[in-house]
Amino acid sequence: MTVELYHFWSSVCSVKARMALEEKGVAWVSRYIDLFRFDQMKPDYLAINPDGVVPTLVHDGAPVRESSIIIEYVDDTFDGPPLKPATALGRARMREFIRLCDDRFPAIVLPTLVKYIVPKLRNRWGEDELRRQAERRPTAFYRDAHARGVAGAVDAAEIARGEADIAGILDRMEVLIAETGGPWLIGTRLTLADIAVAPYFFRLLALGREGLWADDVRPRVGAWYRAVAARPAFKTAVTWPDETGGGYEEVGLSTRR
Ligand SMILES: N[C@@H](CCC(=O)N[C@@H](CS)C(=O)NCC(=O)O)C(=O)O
Repeated sequence: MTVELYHFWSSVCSVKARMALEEKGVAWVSRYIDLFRFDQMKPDYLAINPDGVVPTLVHDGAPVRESSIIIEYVDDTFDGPPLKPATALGRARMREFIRLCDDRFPAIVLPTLVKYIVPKLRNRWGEDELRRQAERRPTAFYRDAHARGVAGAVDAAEIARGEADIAGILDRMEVLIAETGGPWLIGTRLTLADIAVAPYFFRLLALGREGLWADDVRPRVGAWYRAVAARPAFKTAVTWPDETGGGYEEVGLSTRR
């Protein structure tokens, strides 16, 4: 049996996949896709992920795409602690929440591009090359996001609208933990809902948004984050090194201040 993960160190969706694999205790082989060198648009990778995004899990030669589908596949396929609630209602709540994250968290892409990714790539490749690479992106979402990031065509009001949507996800977390009794989103056991959202907290930290889960703002989410951050699987997933050099400090994504 071979389990390969095509991933990138600082990609939130890659962290989701790595965390699920670590929580289940699955041995996996790293296939590194360097987004800062545009590996995601090479023909070999597009053959397994036509959207040119990471992660992709390849299990015995069969590719599985989309991070939320990958984490469920990992739970369904491998031994290890179950990562889904025992009841149908619990699983429905879990999937509702994962859907919410998939729908709304892409709003974090623009502030990340503007603050970290575009400055780093511009420094390495120059403006013209970045524009050329933006046009090569296979999906309109990333074509547009990168083109606008490079052109500086992102206004504060748009970022603020996205941030309000993201704050709404944390409101939902506060309610879920209260309803289910916590300490995890769907009750007493860590589930795919926790794994689907935890990596975004690392990114929110890097963007200086930790006030969103301050104890006087969303106390249950604050306690939840401390519990998640203490898990070895989260630590391993979130500190995966840049296999080509560089790292969290270099792009300013470190949460150390
Ligand atoms: N819906 C996809 C989204 C994956 C995604 O957007 N990945 C980002 C990194 S977090 C990426 O590969 N971006 C490629 C690019 O910027 O060109 C999933 O959940 O797997």
